[in-house]
Amino acid sequence: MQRIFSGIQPTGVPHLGNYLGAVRNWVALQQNHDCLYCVVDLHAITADHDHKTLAAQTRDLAAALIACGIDPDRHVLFNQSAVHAHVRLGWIFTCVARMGWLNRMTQFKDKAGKDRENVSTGLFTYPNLMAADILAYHATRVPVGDDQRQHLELANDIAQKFNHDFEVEFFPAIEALIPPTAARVMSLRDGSKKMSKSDTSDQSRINLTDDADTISAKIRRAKTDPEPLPSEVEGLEGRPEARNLVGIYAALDDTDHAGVLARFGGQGFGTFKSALADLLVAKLSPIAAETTRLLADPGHVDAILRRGAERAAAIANPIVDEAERIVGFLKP
Ligand code: AQP
Repeated sequence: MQRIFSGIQPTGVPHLGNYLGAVRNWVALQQNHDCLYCVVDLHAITADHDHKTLAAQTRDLAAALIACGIDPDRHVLFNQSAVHAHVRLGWIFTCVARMGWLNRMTQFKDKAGKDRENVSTGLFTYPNLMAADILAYHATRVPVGDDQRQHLELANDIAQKFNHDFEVEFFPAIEALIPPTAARVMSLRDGSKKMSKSDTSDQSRINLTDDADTISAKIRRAKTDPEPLPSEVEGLEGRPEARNLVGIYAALDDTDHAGVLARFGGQGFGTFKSALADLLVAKLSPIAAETTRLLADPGHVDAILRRGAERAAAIANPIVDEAERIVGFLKP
């Protein structure tokens, strides 16, 4: 069976974008892959973070993933800082990757914005650690949202350069698995920005912990335009907010944009938004309820993560030991 690796940052409450872009796919892939899913707390400290809440956010996110359907018995769920192989390989990759490659990363440019001189160096080298996260397990398939496509291309470049420089065929090629609909869920307030945990406006996103009333209110207030929905997909051109809501409906209803427009085309946003809110509540409420149930026993969630980290380390340590030998380290 092919090995899957993917991660999510404990930088806040997971949202609909994380779910439709990544986590829902993670759940489905458990059927026929060996999966490792990681709460990437090392990545979370590349931006300003609250050291008083990071541990709790890591646990909360793990509970939300289990509530979404991640099975920590059949697969491996753990937090990144508990497995040191990530940092060991991350350093090697930081020495393999080239400045020019990292300079091209659009996510760094977006996140650093105008404050480039003041962001942490960790934010700049983040994609090296992400490559290590995956390749420490020799994982070959990585389910992510569309925003991570460029980072995975970089991971392949790093793996190839490592193999070439040290004359080995050690690291495999990685394939990105990006969902066909809702690969990039956009903010409910601005159709040109991706939905994000760190957006200062809570109205911009649907959190997986939002209750039914909150979800309905956020969808009712979601930005749209005055025109009715088009009947054809081409009619969504230049209407990013309409496209986003139609994409969300399509992903939740397992159809495509055309399927949604066949049903709602020609109608105003009132009817469509109300149907979308109902669909969201039906899909997300059980996740919120299960997350709350799991978090009533935090020790149980911590034990799941501890066991996951032991199993992850057992896979990664021999691979990273070998990578260190290939690089030339003395391993007495
Ligand atoms: N808006 C999105 N649409 C589709 N997929 C998304 N993902 C994130 N946002 C969207 C996917 O979710 C997975 C986990 O992402 P992450 O938490 O590790 O980091 P991120 O991409 O930086 O997500 P956020 O919410 O924007 O977090 P912050 O605000 O902390 O930076 C990834 O597979 C990602 O593609």
